[in-house]
Amino acid sequence: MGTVATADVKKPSFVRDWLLTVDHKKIGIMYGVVCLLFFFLGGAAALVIRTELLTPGMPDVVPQADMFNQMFTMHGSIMIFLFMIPMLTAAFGNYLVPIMIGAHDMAFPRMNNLAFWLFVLGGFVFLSSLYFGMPDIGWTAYPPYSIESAGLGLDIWVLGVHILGLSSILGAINIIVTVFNLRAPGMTFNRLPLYVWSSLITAFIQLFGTPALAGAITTLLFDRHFGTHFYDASAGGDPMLYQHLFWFYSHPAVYIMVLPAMGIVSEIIPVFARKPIFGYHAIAYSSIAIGFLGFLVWAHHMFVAGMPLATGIPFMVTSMIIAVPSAIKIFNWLATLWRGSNWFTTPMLFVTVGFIGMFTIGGLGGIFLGTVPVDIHMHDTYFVVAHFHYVLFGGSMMAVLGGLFYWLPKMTGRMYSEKLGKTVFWMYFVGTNLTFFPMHYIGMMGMPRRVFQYDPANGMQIANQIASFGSYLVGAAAIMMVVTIIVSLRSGAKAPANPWGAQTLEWTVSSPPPEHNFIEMPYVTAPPYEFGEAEEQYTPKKSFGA
Ligand code: HEM
Ligand SMILES: [Cu+2]
Repeated sequence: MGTVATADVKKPSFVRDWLLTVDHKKIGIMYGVVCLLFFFLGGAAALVIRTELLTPGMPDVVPQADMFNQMFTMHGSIMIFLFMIPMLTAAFGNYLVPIMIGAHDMAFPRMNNLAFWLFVLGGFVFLSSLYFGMPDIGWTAYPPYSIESAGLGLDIWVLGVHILGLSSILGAINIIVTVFNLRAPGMTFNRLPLYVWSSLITAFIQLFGTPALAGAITTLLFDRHFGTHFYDASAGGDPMLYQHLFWFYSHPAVYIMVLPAMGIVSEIIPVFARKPIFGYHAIAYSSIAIGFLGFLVWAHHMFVAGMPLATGIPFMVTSMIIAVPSAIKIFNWLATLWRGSNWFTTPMLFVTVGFIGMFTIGGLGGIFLGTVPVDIHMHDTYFVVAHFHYVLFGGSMMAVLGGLFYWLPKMTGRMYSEKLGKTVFWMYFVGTNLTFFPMHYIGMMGMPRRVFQYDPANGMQIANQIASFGSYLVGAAAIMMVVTIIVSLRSGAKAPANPWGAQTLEWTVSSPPPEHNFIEMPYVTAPPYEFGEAEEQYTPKKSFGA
């Protein structure tokens, strides 16, 4: 890069400046924008599903019954592979990890750009199924049905997942090498911000888990087209093998979607409670425990799949044990909030009332489902749908939104309006609970997941309607969120370098940060959340915002 007198510097073209950029911050923002587009697409499919379920009978909004299967397959696959995983690991990870550890960029900036474009390509392959025929086998693609499913839908799905998996592995390698090699002087592992800790563990999970999924879906493709019989029971194959491989990836994958969210929560709470985080080491090391135990619980998805009952018991035990490190984090966050000068900004509402409140409900549902005798009754009912949406929507999504508002001033250089932000929060919060809480009841009454018909007796229809109306409120909240961001971009007050008085490194540089982040190499001398009494000026008296 040559240096030219400032007057002669031409503004780089959009393509060079953004699409071909190797700046981790710009790549992070591009990931974020694309992920949000997919969130709207996946959300649209969810609203179609919920509208279909307003009435108990035959399909009325989807023209054919099979389209219902395509809708929940696209919804689930998009939300997991094209929204939540890339949003948390690649969008936030890219933007935050280098700058939080005092690095100028990722370890492999060009590979970073490649991973982004592989992600976009994978997304296009997924979307091409709108033209070639959508997959209808659910995001789990269990055989035997997935072997028989007609058309190209599943094949396109497999291709897309492969490309996305490659992108995900490249991103994980980049994060691991960056954290190990590029920390600023003084940034020891015991001073690592907790979001960085959680990203590091998550990257290891991606690295070890994703190949198992790749193996499972590749062999599935072979069974479909090349005459192998890995999963075809009539020819000596074993459909259970697929489930073992699939869940060996996909259970840890739920932690890919939860650990970085917990990292975001751990960043936001001490800043707005104005207290050093309680139990820094317990929070950091419990992520290691989750990363390890996450690989030992997969068969809790298979209690009724034909596994011998005795095989289920050890998995029931590990599933109970893995609740402990999550609970440790929750207790530490509550202890941080206890007698803090809590300042309930929009990000703080999202991570406390939102994440802690709803993730706890989701976690409790998980204890029910992890218990063999209860799961025998609840398996594949709407209780399961309630459980995982409380975790993914009530948990991960709330943290994504909290993080979005918390770092928005840093990323864009503009403050957002607290009034609009809080409106968005309450719409999400009320909508999410209205949508998913009744599903516990719907499930206990025995409505199976993935069906478009149900018995209208026993209040089932009313409960389903409440859920559907709740989902419309969530849809409105999503639109409101975009409005809030646009208003902030157009007329938000200029953001100072450190509007929240936080102590991690990204707040020591201007908003938005300069290229390569740091003009002078930072030198780290203290842990990240040492809020002391001397900081009266930051207690919640000032109101920032447009
Ligand atoms: C307003 C928001 C949402 C609504 C109304 C909604 C609704 C639904 C419904 C009705 C189903 C079908 C359940 C079934 O029949 O098995 C479903 C499935 C699913 N949802 Fe959501 N959802 C929402 C957001 C999300 C988010 C944010 C995620 C994840 C990040 C997610 C992940 C999934 C998954 C993985 C499935 C399973 C799909 C499958 O079995 O193939 N959902 N959702
Ligand atoms: Cu699991």
